[in-house]
Parts: sequence; structure tokens; C-alpha cells
Amino acid sequence: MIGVAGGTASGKTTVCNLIISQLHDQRVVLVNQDSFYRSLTPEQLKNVKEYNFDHPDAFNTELLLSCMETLKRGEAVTTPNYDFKTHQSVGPGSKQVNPADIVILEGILVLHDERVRDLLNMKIFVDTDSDLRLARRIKRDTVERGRDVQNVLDQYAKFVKPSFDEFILPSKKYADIIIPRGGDNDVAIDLIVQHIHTKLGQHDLCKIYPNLFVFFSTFQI
Ligand code: UZR
Ligand code: MG
Repeated sequence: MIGVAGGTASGKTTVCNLIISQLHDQRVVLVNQDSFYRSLTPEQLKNVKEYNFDHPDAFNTELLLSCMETLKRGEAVTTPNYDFKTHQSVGPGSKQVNPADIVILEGILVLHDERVRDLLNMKIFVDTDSDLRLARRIKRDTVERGRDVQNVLDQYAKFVKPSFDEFILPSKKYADIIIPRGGDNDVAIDLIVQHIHTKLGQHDLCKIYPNLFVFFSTFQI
């Protein structure tokens, strides 16, 4: 299980897609922390500009944990889905995720919660300069989410940046691997993919020859 964290528009999704495309012969699934956003209440919806989507409490982490535990046991799970336009969660059970050899969990705060971190075998933090991230965020939110620039900048100053400084950046210390420049870093992606291949190879050997390692340790004695 691999966690990919990092600030908004740091290139997390790009990094995940590159890893997945290079793992073409392996069974891999992607889980987005975004799918676990809580629905806003009618009260919160009236004042959506005052809602902090970058705070850990905005996510249903209990549900995320139980889904990840199920996948870790090698069972299929249905996760919720989240509609960014209506700010509503489309209940649990709306997105089927099949068991896989590799599960990648991606999101701004996937390294924040200790219980989630404990499930992860590899923790990655995508580290991209904040001026680049803001530039991408403006582009993405205006082009893809129909927001105006002033609105994006206000939200960035009020919530996105303070939450990055308070919750996301401090979670970098838990990462095993920090990727500078996100999706542009081919070398980092290659190394990660190689490492996954090595680990899967060891795992497969254990499955085929369960006594192999017992044999080797006896042999050494
Ligand atoms: P990434 N977000 C929305 O814009 N609207 C929502 O309904 C829910 C979340 C944003 C959220 C966060 N913040 O910065 C971003 N705001 O999605 C995380 N405001 O997504 O990691 O892809 O940037
Ligand atoms: Mg993304």
C-alpha cells in the first residue's frame, strides 16, 4: 500500500498515473482521499466560502481507514464518491474498488493520520514549489471548476495556504520518499517503480516457496 501526499496541485495525480502506467503488468488500483470528503450540511452550503476543505475534519477518515483495511486484506470494497459541484458525498457503495497487488492512496492529507500511515508500506510526499502550485490551482479551478480568479485567490489565502502550513507540510516528515518537482521527476518515478517490482518479487517468492526463507535462515546457521 502506497500513500501519495502533497499540497494542492503539486502533481500527486500525475505521479500516481505515471507509476500506474509503468506498472502495466501488475494489478494496481488508485483510491482518492477526495472521495471521502464529508457532505456539507444545508447550513454549511449557505456559507460555502467559509468552509475549510483543506482541514483534516473535512474528510471521513474512519470510513477511509475501514476501506483501506478491507483492501489490505485482499477483499473488494465500495468507496463513496464526492461531487465537487454540489459538495455532497454520493454515499458509501458508489465506487467499486477491486482487490489488487498494489493499492495507491492519493490526497493532500493521506500522511496526516497516524492510523492511515500505519497501513502504508511506502509513503511518498510530492514536493512542488508553492508559487507553481498556486499558478496551477488558478488554472485548474478556473478552467475545470468554473471559478473566478478572485475566488480562488481568496480561498487560497484564507484556507488552502494556512492548512498546508499547519497540516500538510508537517506530514512531510513521515515520508519515506520526497519527490521534488512532482510529475516532471522521471528519475524518482523510475526508482519508485523499480522498488515496487523488487518488493512484489520478494512477495511472490514467499507465496510460491513459503519455506524458502526458513530454509535460508537454517542454511546460514
Ligand atoms: P487536490 N476542494 C474544492 O475545491 N471543493 C470541494 O468541494 C472539495 C475540495 C479542493 C480543496 C483542496 N479545497 O484544496 C483541493 N479547497 O480540493 C484538494 N478550497 O485537491 O489535491 O487535487 O488539489
Ligand atoms: Mg489531484
